[in-house]
Amino acid sequence: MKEVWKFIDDIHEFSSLPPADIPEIVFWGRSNVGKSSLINSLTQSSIAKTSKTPGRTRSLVFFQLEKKLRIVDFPGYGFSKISKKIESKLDSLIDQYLQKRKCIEKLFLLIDSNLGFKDTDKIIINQLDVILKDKVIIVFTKKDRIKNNSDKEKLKFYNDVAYSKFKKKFFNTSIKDTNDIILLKKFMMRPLVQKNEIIKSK
Ligand SMILES: Nc1nc2c(ncn2[C@@H]2O[C@H](COP(=O)(O)OP(=O)(O)OP(=O)(O)O)[C@@H](O)[C@H]2O)c(=O)[nH]1
Ligand SMILES: [Mg+2]
Repeated sequence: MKEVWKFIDDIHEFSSLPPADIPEIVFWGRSNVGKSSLINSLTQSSIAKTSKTPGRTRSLVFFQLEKKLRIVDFPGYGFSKISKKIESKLDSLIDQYLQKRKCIEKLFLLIDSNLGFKDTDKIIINQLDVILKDKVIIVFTKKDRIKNNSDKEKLKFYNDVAYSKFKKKFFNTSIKDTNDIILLKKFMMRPLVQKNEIIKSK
């Protein structure tokens, strides 16, 4: 049976968050890296709004699969065209969410396969390491744009940085590659499968 993911809420204030009673998978990364597109591929839907221009998502957007799992689409960073006031409000909301939210199951930190790690990415990964530790997974996006050997080598290097320097599990993905999406989806859904197994073995 096809899973039905639904839009739940679009949050601008920490006090308006849905109850922390369901595991949440967070998608974060630079503006335009492909967070909302990847969410649509993983949920086989078009629930998340995507755009060719950076800065599309400007709140914490929650999607839910029954009473089982939530996805949180974060606003991207590194986009300078929003006002300082909105930016600092968003920063504070993100900061509070990451520090206080008890139900974060995983955080997928997206990195463009062609661009690799920028300074902001590195700072954020190091900060996340303190708060979320092994819950942080690096997902390289837009792999289909890699055309030549030099780009392939660069991606290998970025993969090595993810694994050796940041000690993170990583996935190389393109929304155009069904196998990549299936693999990441399996990983994303693992907590639910494990839960069922526990119930079955009782
Ligand atoms: N070729 C290719 N393009 C992609 C892929 N994933 C996303 N894109 C494109 O990248 C652009 C940005 O995608 P979004 O999903 O809106 O990016 P975002 O990270 O949610 O952006 P913000 O909400 O602005 O932070 C869109 O034009 C997408 O079509 C991919 O795997 N391959
Ligand atoms: Mg987005």
